[in-house]
Amino acid sequence: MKKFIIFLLTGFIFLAYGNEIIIKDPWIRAVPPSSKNTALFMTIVNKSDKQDTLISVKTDIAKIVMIHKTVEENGIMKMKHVDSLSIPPHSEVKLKPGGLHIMIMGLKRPIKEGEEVKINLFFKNSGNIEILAPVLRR
Ligand SMILES: [Cu+2]
Repeated sequence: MKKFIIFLLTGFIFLAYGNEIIIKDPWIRAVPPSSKNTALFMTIVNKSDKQDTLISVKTDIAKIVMIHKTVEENGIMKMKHVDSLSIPPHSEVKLKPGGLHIMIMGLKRPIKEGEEVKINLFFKNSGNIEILAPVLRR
C-alpha cells in the first residue's frame, strides 16, 4: 500500500512538472533541396508560477541551431542572435515568421514537406523537452 501511494505521488509530481511548459503548433518551413537554412516556429506556453528560459535548441538534421529575433534597422529587416528566450509565468511567447524564430542553419540533408523532425528544446527550469515539428509550406 505504501509503495502504491508513493507511486501515485510521483505520478502526480511528474504530471505537474511535465505540464509547466507546453509547445503549441510547432512547424518548420519547407525549403527547396538547394537551401541549407530554414526556421522553426511555435508557441511556447508557460503554465507555471515561475519564469522559465529557453537556453538552447538542438536537432540532428542541422549543424547550427540558434534563437533569432527580427529587428528593423533603418528600414531594413535584420535577424539578430539572442542567447536565450524568457517565458514569463502564466504567459506565452509566439515564434512566428517576421518575428522570433529558431534559426536552423547548415541542413545536413534536404527536408521533405510533411516529414516530422525531432527537436530538443532545453529550458532552465523544465529541462529537455522533445518535440516533433512537421515540415510545412505556409
Ligand atoms: Cu534567423
